[in-house]
Amino acid sequence: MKSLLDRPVPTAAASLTLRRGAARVLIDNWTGASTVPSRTLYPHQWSWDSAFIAIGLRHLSVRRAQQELESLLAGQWADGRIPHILFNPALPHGAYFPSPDFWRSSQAGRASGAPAAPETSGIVQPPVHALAALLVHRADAGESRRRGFLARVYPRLAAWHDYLLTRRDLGGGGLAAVVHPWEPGMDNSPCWDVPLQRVTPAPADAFRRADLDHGHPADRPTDLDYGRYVRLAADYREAGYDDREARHGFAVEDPGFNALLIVSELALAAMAEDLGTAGEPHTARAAELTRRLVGRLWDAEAGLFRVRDLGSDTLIDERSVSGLIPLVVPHLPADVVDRLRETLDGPHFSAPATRLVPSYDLTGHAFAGTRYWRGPAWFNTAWLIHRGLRTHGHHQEAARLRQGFLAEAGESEFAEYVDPTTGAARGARHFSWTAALTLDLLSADPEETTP
Ligand code: 9WN
Repeated sequence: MKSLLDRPVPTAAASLTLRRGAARVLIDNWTGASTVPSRTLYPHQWSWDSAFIAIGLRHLSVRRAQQELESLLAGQWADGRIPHILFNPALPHGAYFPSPDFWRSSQAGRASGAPAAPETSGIVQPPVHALAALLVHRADAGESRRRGFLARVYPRLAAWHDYLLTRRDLGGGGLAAVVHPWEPGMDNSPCWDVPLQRVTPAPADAFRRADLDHGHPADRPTDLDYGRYVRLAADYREAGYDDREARHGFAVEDPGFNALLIVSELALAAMAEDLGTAGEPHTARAAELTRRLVGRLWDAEAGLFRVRDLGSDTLIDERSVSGLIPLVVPHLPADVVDRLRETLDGPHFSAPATRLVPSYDLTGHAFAGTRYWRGPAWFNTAWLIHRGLRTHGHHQEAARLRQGFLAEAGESEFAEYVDPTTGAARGARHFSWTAALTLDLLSADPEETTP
């Protein structure tokens, strides 16, 4: 096991090596118009990956970062949704499952406004995009204005948020709901176990997983999980991906997802002002969403936000890193911020072998150090929590997390995630958002704590 004391602050030479390594990953994973998360495991364009990637790419090429986001927006549906995958038509269907012939977006999603091309999935991922677009804009505002970047992306991002806040307010409480475990980006978090029990799995012989061609079965979700993912996605497809028609077998309000929506609403406010229009409607919406988030999902006793299961209208009794991500919301009540910091440093999330934050409660009944979102520490969630700590003025803690992030990223060859009990790298290597967010933390700009 690695000792934390063995981790010095990176020297200038080590930082340069890290920067070069991270840039190399992004160059290698660039396909010509966007970046794949991993050449092996995830060979298409993913939604929230591209947002994190653009945040890092802006330090290499602002034009490329803009292209990353605009390429994603080319797959936006007329109802406003940004699909979680845009498929590369040049790849065979077997490269990833579920493939385009499973989702059949251009046919099955036509009435919901799916584009004729590219083929996409029909579900979504967390709305980090407006935050990413604002950060990309600010990296070179002059160039961005000359190219009309904000003018093009702002209306599309506003439509995306409108989709989430109208079609996806399934609980009627003013928060966006997610309808598939892939939507909050944390596929097999133990938070989904109870709501997923209501879902009848598709039979194992009805599909063939491609992830096990590249990923280790001990790291990935189980076949039973996959059966349920397939059932939910197929049911949504059969309803034309229409949220007014679909009887969602799974619907939850996720704190991380909604926190990112709030931060992105604030980013839309800043964009609107830059474009000479009123940002106030977005600011007001962010304030209202913050009240709803605290009102519906905050658990003061546990000291973190919980997931609300809309099937039973109860809070799910699990502690996930998603419940800490709201730290990134600027206008949280001070007592909530204090409790979140305590929880971060307490026994549930203070990992012995890494300075990243585990995805799930270290003391929880379902904790598994290597299995995907059931324990491993991920770099994007650490980046968000780092941002949150800085937003609330906790610069020392933020600096510690940044240092841990950079050490882990370098030692793990930009791994997808890390086992929090041993510090061992797991999942894909040369993973794009790990590299991109490394570049971002190496260039951290104190001006950028809030939108
Ligand atoms: C399903 C691409 C994506 C990430 C998700 C992560 C994983 C896909 C999968 O990979 O999900 O979307 O096949 O497991 O959970 O957060 O966006 O990197």
